[in-house]
Amino acid sequence: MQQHTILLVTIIIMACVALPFLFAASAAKDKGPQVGWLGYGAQRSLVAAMLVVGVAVTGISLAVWPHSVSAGPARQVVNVTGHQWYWEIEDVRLVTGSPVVFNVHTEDVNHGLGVYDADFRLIVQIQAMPGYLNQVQYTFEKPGKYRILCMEFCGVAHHDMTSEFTVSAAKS
Ligand SMILES: [Cu+2]
Repeated sequence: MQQHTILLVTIIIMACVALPFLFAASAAKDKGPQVGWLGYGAQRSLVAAMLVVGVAVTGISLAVWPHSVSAGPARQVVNVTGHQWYWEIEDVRLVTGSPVVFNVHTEDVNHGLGVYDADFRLIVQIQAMPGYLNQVQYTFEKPGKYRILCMEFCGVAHHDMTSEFTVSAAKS
């Protein structure tokens, strides 16, 4: 019922947005090609410049991904499996200061592993996919409780797919 209401509201809003465009398009139909003060040459240069900037920004900002998983002896490994609708987290004592590798897997459909800190800030996330073992690495700096939420809609009880684990302070 709620989904139908949302769909109806969406269609009405889309129609409201589309109407001015349709009006403008029909009003401009009889006037032939309009060249703005920039002219076609300048427009082409502008589009080319935007393309170059867009590709550069995308390339530079994505270059750091994917983060590789380190192979040092100091790392901690925890296996996490997603199920409809709960997380199965291997009972491992995790400590601060050395990398934790999450081996993430699912027994049924796609899930999204999202790890949140005490302030409910998302600090690490990765997809759980059938037939794949996905890895993500994170070094916890603060001891305490961390929460796990599912970040991929996976069915009626998706919102119940929460869990938590504790990270202890490393002995120095
Ligand atoms: Cu889910």
